[in-house]
Amino acid sequence: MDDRNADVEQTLVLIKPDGLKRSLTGNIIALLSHPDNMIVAVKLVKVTRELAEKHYSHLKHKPFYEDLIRFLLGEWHTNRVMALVYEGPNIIQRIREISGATNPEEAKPDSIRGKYGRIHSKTGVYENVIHCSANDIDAEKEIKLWFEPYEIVNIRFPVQYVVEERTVMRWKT
Ligand code: DAT
Ligand code: MG
Repeated sequence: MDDRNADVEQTLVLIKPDGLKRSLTGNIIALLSHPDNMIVAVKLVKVTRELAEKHYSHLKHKPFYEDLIRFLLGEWHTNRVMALVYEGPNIIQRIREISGATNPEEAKPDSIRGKYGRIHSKTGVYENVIHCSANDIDAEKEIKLWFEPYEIVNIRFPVQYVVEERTVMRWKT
């Protein structure tokens, strides 16, 4: 990847609880695979309500908000998501296109949501298996919400060094 290219961006991808529960992780990553789409961070996250609410804070006023939070918390599937950061030229828009429209019924049949998404019959929430940042402002905000700088192999946003004393879990010796 040529870092001097001004079009190089990073975007946040989440494989949502329905994607993990239905063993779609490999299929989704395969559809995102391309020499220009580089994974620069990946981890499994047990989602907390605080994290879910921060992630979807812009939808707080929507009637489906509470069900959406419960969905991301894994109420109907599993309480974890796979979080990834992808990097590449114009990657935010390109991954949006590969993912497809928000409503799985409106998503193109060859998109990720068109192939694997469905609508939860009880709540009407879109179980659309993937989240991807919508624009560069959201991408920066979301990457910083889900990842610490040291978890990303290619850091593109400014960092600071902070000395702090805290207890961390280590393997027992
Ligand atoms: P996107 O995920 O395509 O960026 P969004 O940010 O508008 O879409 O909404 C976030 C999620 O909320 C979306 O992936 C699925 C759910 N959602 C959005 N609109 C909905 C609706 N009208 N009914 C049910 N769920 C909806
Ligand atoms: Mg969105």
